[in-house]
Amino acid sequence: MNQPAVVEDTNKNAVEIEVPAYVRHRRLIEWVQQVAALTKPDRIEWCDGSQEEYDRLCQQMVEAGTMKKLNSAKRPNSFLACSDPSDVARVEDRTFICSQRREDAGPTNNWIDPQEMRTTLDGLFDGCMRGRTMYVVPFSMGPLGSPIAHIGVELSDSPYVVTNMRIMTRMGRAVYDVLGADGEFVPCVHSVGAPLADGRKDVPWPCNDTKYIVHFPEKREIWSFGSGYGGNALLGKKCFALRIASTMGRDEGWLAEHMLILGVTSPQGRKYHVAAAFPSACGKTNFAMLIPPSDMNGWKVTTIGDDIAWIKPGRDGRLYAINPEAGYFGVAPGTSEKTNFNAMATLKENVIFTNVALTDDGDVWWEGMTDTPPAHLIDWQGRDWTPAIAKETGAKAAHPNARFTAPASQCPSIDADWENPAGVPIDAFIFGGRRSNTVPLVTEARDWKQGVYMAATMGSETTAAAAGQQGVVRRDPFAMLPFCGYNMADYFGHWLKMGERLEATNAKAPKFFCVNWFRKGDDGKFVWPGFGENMRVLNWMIGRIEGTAKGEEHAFGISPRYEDIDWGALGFSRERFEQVISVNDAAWRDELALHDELFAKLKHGLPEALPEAKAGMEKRLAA
Ligand code: SAT
Ligand code: MN
Repeated sequence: MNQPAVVEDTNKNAVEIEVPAYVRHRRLIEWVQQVAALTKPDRIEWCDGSQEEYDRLCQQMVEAGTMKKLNSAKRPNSFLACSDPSDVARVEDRTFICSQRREDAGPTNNWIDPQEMRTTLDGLFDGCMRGRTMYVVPFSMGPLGSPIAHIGVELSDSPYVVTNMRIMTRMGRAVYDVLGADGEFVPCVHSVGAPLADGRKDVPWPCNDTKYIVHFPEKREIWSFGSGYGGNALLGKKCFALRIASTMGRDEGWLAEHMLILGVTSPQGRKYHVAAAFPSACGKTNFAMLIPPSDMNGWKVTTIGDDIAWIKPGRDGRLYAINPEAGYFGVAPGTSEKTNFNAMATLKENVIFTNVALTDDGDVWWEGMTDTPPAHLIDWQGRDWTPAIAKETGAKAAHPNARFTAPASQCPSIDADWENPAGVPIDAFIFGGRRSNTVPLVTEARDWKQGVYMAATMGSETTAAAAGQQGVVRRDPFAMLPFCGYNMADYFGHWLKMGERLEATNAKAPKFFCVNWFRKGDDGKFVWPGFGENMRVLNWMIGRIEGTAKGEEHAFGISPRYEDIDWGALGFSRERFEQVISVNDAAWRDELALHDELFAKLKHGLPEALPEAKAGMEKRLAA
């Protein structure tokens, strides 16, 4: 450490900080000084991303009671962190887009005047890191130095954030080499909001009941206060890679989307790439790591990303996607060798688990991991748990939004091109929600505009990934409702413009499909088996792309008939297929009325093309 630098803090006290010689970026150093002067940490630590640093921070968290080290024989180099029960999911009602003009945030985002928000944040952050260390965490979203990648620096008082960011992003010293003396970076400030004044003792999971997740889109700046969990705190993920990046994409002509990216190779060796948008906790990770059923083992699915896609036009005009992340922050409950073999293999070592249960032999367990639960566990809140207790009280061993943080490189199905800086060419977009009724298993849109309509009007039953009521249908356009950093109506317009641009350059445009794996029968059970069997739907889509598969036109697009799907060994009856593919006219009239509600909400700036597409559907429905 050398290069001492001095800055005046807001109270005119000089703050001197030590800066490593390899950090040569004046503006970055000044910003760190300013934030330190405001938040008043006891120490500043410049993270280099090394294994030594990671191990040391984990050890420190074990000593603080934040984490437990798991049995190394069973789960090498892995840890379990359990959060405060009040801090378990993203807080959408505390998430703000503070653009200069309210209209730019739009009616689906919480907006507060940026000046007013700055005043609030100045108050909240004043002294909020007292007694703690402020970590300086440099990270790249996307392969280091890739022309599609962007850099961020997160200042955080949470070692849990540092270690998770090391798995989820390319984090560490090499980022400074790319940044140089004056490179662009997105400043991200995070505090758990729990200062330790006058030697006050720490708690295992510090956080604050007051939470603010704040974005300044014009300044490309993020401030997060009060939470240590997931998307609230790992600011490279939803805050940067979606909310800020979607704004950058609008301004620069590209797309930042809540999409997995997968490669699918046919038995003939032809490879396609698909990007698919599903809301949080609707199976993106499972779909990205799909293993085809045994009768389709000539097919191969490879994983590029499981949550976020940055999509830019390439030189040939086609759309190319990269995964800006380097790890998976996936939902643990429901993940098993049967539902997602590849995820389970990814989780063998070097994993941080959050809010799952601890077994008596020092390993982890969650609902759905095995058919028979262990006889005894310590649940995510540190209480004794047995199957009998669960039966009596309904207590869950793992929180429904419990997560694993695991390096993408450990995934057996990882695609050879997952770090290709040029990205992979996209052949299809898939949009899907969690709908127990109404929406068919799969529908192809007739063209780009109808595809945008389908994606824009997507609905989904809410899950535990966000705080609030669960299981209610809400419109979740493009699965971006909580993640679009600007006006949703303008976002639709941006998508339409991207389509026009493809058309103008005569570039091969991706097809649009809408899927629903979640239709339920009268018995309340899922009719479609899902998981690996989704390969049959993917097969039909590839057939549509190649021009070989047939389908049937209906009011909303084109869906397969029973005979258009390769059923192989599944033995799925025509009758059950009817249950998942049928379009009920009455249900669809109600559904279209809900689309009206969305359009009414977004009426300012709503592109004409969308009500036009709707009118076309209504006409077909009436015919
Ligand atoms: O907590 S996260 O926002 O990272 C997970 C999710 O909601 O998809
Ligand atoms: Mn997500």
